[in-house]
Amino acid sequence: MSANGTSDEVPVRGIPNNERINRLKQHFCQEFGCDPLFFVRVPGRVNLIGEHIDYCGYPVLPMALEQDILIAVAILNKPELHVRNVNNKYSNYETEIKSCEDINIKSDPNGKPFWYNYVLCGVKGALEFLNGKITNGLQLCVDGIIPPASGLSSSSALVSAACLALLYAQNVPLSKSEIASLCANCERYIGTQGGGMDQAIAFLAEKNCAQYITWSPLKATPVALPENAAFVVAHSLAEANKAATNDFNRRVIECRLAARIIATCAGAVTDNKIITLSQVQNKLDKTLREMVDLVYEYLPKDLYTKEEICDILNVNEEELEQLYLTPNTKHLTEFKLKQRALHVYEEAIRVEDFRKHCSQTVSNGNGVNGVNGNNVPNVCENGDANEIINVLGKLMSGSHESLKELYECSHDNLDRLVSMSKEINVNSRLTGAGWGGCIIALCPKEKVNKYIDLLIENFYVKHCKIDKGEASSYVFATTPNQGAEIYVNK
Ligand code: ADP
Ligand code: NG1
Ligand code: MG
Repeated sequence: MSANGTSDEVPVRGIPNNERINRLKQHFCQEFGCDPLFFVRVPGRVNLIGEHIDYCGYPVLPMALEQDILIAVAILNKPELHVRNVNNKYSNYETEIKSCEDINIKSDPNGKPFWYNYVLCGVKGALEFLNGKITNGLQLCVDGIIPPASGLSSSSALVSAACLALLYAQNVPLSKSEIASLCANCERYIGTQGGGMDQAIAFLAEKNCAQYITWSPLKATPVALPENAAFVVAHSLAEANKAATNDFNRRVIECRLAARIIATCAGAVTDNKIITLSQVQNKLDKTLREMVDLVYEYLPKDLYTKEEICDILNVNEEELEQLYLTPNTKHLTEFKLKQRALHVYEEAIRVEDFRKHCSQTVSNGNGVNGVNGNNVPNVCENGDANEIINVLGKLMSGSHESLKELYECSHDNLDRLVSMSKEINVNSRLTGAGWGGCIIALCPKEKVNKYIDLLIENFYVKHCKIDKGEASSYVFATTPNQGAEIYVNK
């Protein structure tokens, strides 16, 4: 984060003079009786392909949205946190932040996190980074326009914005990748064991290109999207808070157990540490397709009991729980390992294919999707633009099918949106964690308006019985946006 805006640090810009900023400023003033000192803005994201594989160590391909979390911030001269939200359905919250240990992140009696827990995750992460040493605190007022619990990463934008606010207030210089990794770690305080895709794209996104994100070390490589391609996001009208159930963590630990068993059966483990499906692949020095074969060989059953897994791994139940399970998955007794591992390896193949085909986009000599100067690995001659959209679309369709059948994280409304789209030859998939939320569809630019109209009519109006005006707020075309920024009076 530097005022001179080196490309490695979160850019610091002047405060834009627009209606949203002015409204937020006004709200802040009413709440706290003073002006904010600076603003932080962190975007949501849509993942084009590579779902539920970041936490297995595989690359993903998201882009940032225009929709974001914007927070107005002032500094307090005591170590306290005062949090407000422009939306009055989100309650006020105040606490001391003298030390990390003070920050106790507890959910409501039904196990659903309070909204401000996401703010606390970010603040706790920043405090840990600062070794718990601060003498002042923060007043925050949040204005979020990312549809929440919808797979567009509102949670990570909120966590990341809170973390960024505290670090900037404390004058901490951090690179975009450092803060992205910090935020990926601290969002886990909410209870889910996510991979890091959301925080990575939140900070490393660039306008006009998607990013191919790789791990250890974290790196984002810009990917040019076909010039004639449009991406449309459509909400299923079902929300799913990922930290309120154990659906998400169940998938994470099923992948862990699958990885552990493959490694054990192949004679490739020497200790009890958690190993990811990609680490197993590296250890065995196999291709992704060979890993698919190994899944069938070493994980032939549709269902594994806890006892069976203990036998294979030669541990008792207590050790299994302690080594590999999370607090909210300890009580589970049956696990689907073959299906989850197959999804992960095959989805990782689809990501590589998707990226390869993006790099074959037709060049018109002017660059692709306005990415001139963005150092995008380009572009081979004479590709057939619509054919490429077709191939990319098929990969997205394959991803959805796999998420529905093997990963079991779809929802009837998502499946309905995907099949309605297919009826007019538009390929799509659920995006984000699933169990509700949004689809992302790929269609030729000239077809976008017709496609959106069709979804409004057939899905929102006819099937969900909402009126046309409201319906149009649930479906929108989007292009890649930039990552997090700080606004300050210059
Ligand atoms: P997502 O797919 O959007 O990341 P999550 O289940 O991970 O979904 O997180 C959604 C939760 O984040 C919401 O239930 C809410 O607690 C919090 N959240 C998101 N946006 C806002 C906002 N603008 N204001 C307050 N809380 C928000
Ligand atoms: P969403 O749907 O945005 O909460 C989650 C994870 C990602 C990734 C996707 C599935 C977090 C913070 N985010 O995203 O890391 O695993 O699901 O691809 O846990
Ligand atoms: Mg989330």
